[in-house]
Amino acid sequence: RDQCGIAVESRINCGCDRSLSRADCEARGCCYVPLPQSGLGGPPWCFYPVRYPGYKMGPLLPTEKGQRATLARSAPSYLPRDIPTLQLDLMPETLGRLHLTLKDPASPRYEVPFVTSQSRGHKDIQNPLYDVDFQPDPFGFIVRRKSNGRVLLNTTIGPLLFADQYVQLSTSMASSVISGLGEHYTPITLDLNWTSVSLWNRDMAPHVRPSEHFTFCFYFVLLLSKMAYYVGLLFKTKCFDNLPIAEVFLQPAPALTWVTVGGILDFYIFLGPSPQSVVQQYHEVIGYPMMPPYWSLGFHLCRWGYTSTNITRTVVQLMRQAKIPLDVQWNDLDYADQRRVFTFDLQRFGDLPRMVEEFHQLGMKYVLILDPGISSASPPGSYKPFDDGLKRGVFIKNSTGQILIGKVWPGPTAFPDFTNPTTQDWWTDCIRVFHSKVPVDGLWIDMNEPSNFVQGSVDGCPDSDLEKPPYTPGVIGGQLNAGTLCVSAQQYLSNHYNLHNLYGLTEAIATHRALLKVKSTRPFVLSRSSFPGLGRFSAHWTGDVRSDWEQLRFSIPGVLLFGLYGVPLVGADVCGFGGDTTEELCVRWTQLGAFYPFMRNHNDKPNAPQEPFVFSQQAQDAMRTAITLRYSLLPFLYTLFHHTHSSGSTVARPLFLEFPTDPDCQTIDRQFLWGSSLLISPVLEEGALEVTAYLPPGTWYSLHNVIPPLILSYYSKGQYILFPAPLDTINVHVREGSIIPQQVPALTTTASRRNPFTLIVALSVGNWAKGELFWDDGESLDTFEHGNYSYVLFFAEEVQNRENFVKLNGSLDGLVLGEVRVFGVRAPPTSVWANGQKVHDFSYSQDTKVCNKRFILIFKMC
Ligand code: MIG
Repeated sequence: RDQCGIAVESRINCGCDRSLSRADCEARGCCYVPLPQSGLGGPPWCFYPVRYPGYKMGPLLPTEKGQRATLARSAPSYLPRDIPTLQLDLMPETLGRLHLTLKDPASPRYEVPFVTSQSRGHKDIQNPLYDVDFQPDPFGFIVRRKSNGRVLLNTTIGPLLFADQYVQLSTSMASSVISGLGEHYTPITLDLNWTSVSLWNRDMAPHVRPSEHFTFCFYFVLLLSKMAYYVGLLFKTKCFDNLPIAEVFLQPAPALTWVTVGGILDFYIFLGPSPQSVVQQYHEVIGYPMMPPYWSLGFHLCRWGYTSTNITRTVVQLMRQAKIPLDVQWNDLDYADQRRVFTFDLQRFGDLPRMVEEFHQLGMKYVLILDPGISSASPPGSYKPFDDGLKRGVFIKNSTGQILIGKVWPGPTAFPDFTNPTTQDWWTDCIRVFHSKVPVDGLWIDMNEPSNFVQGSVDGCPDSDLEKPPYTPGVIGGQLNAGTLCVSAQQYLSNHYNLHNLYGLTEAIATHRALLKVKSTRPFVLSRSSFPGLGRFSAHWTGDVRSDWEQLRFSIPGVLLFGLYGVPLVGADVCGFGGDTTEELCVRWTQLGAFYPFMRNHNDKPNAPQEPFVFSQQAQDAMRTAITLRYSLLPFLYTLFHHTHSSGSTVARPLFLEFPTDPDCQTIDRQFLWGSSLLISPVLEEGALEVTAYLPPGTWYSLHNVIPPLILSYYSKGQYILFPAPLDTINVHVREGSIIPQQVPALTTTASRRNPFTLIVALSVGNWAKGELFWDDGESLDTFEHGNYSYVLFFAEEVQNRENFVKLNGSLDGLVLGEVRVFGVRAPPTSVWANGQKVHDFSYSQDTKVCNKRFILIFKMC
């Protein structure tokens, strides 16, 4: 059988849905060629022959948005309830973005309605970056990059299967270096050695595999061609319409097979060509991230187990005594009366409103946790959120129309259906009433996969095709309803089977909108479960990470991936959530955490405390240094968020995004960048006092106040360098040619925002540098959209350093530029000028080639 002569790494598994004996395999018309036993996983023994029958494609006809063809099965597949006829739509949307859908034209299948795609298909896109070729029988398509003919996708390598509860598509990939596919505990590049990932939101600690609090159905392909010329490709199966659940099989060919148990096939291909532009193109479809409130970039402190207002107050006092910046104090479930949300315990938290006011007086903010499960067992008339919700019909119902009751922290609970517009109103009312007593500044939405301590509901789940589909992807617990709701439960938009992965997103949207209504300032929401588009409404943390060195290390790819996914405000629990930390681990984690876009120290109930002030003086000093360094860099960080919000760039950035042609950068995920100009190289190993870090080609300046033996500037040919990293040091390097706006730090951002700015000017070999600052009041809505901001571009050139006021509208009024430090000044300057005045108060350091100019430049309206 020639047709079975397929290279082992290219075999496409004919039994993705179940394992097959030789007889079963041959009954499917597949090839059965056993291999030496390789343990679990490994190449399949049963695989599709070349040109395995599938759909046959009819002629392509022009449509409004592109082209359309009908596909028909010539013979039934081996799956129950085949969809015999499909409609293919090919929609070139922009020069670099191609959109394809495959659906049943006869009866509509589930498609989630909210899509933010900014531009729709155009049939007359001239000269796109792609070419599409079709293989009519069996149907398949090939997408090529026009400029060089490279095949980016080729689905002719396996059949298209499309049945009621099973959809499968395989494609080759342009490279073996791929990244993405949701929240999983992996390095930044995925293992293609016969692995799989499932995309089904579960309440599960990240080190349990497979696990995910969230689903993002897209991947990156990093492709280096012979000339070491990089092209990036992002392929996104548009999860919105491609739910309910997907499992993706990866193999070394390189290829992947996408399996979902319903919905339609709907995907975009983003052709970049640079990886940064691929991310931007993806953001254009899912929506640009929100602009976070300035204070949310400060340091946050939380734990489960601050069991009273007095304990919470003491924590804040001790932080202030230790002179460690703290912007936001949090409470976990402890505050709630019998763990019911929208209440607070009158014994232990009786003066919660006053405590929050006190924090506000200190220039701080306050956030508390809000679980979605609403206690359903309180005596009628005693718990308004439930009584009201019942009246307004906001809860998810079981398949026979009664309210589905599960169990979460307060005991029996009902689950709000956030796809129902009435639920939004009710949720806003709940938040408004609570906020009128406890003026919280933001909300932390946990348990929203949604998590349920009983399987499905307290009454179990019906025996149905939805609960037990013919094929259940690899989910923990073996069933879709494990640890969550019955998937046959009814929501306003569809059943839970279709909507499960959207629960967290829909709750985040509702919470964001409620805060918007109640507070009229920029909402802050932190969500555990996530989905494409989450970043428009919420921040994310990576769940219940353990306090150990491995989790410290894996937090970096976790954070970086979320940046690519459009959720830039992300971090892991600093010092780890599960288990006791050690002092050294907590110091290193605080140093790394100082460079998470979202920085929160959070701890589980039974553990030893891990607030900075519980450690030795030396450890406290190191933590203070790290957090203070972060605070001094907040104007820079905030400016990066502005770019993300306005143009879909990234904040915490993998090196490959910035140095796409440098093969060394492809897989680096122990270091990362802030924007394009700060390189962070943390210590991730116990006992280490040095760190080997890669410096991409060019000159890099250490951001430290230089004490020997640290050397200030490094010229790299693109090489690994060993840096000293004593316990009080995190290595941060500034890239030549950049200007970093800073501000003198303080204990809160409320205070630091009034302090003088400083500039770090890192001159390039050619003696220039540039940078920028976005500045507004830090909390008003849509300042960028309404023009209520200042935007300053900084240029440094050989003989002068001038500030170009690009846009000033008052938000910088009265603020002072206090100091400029110029790195890389080769000879002592003879004079320094600012605002047309000679500056006498400047210093120059020969060995480090740093020129410090201290002068006062007051921002003025021009
Ligand atoms: O089942 O609210 O991930 O951050 O402290 C545990 C208590 C519930 C899980 C969250 C964690 C939080 C904890 N929650």
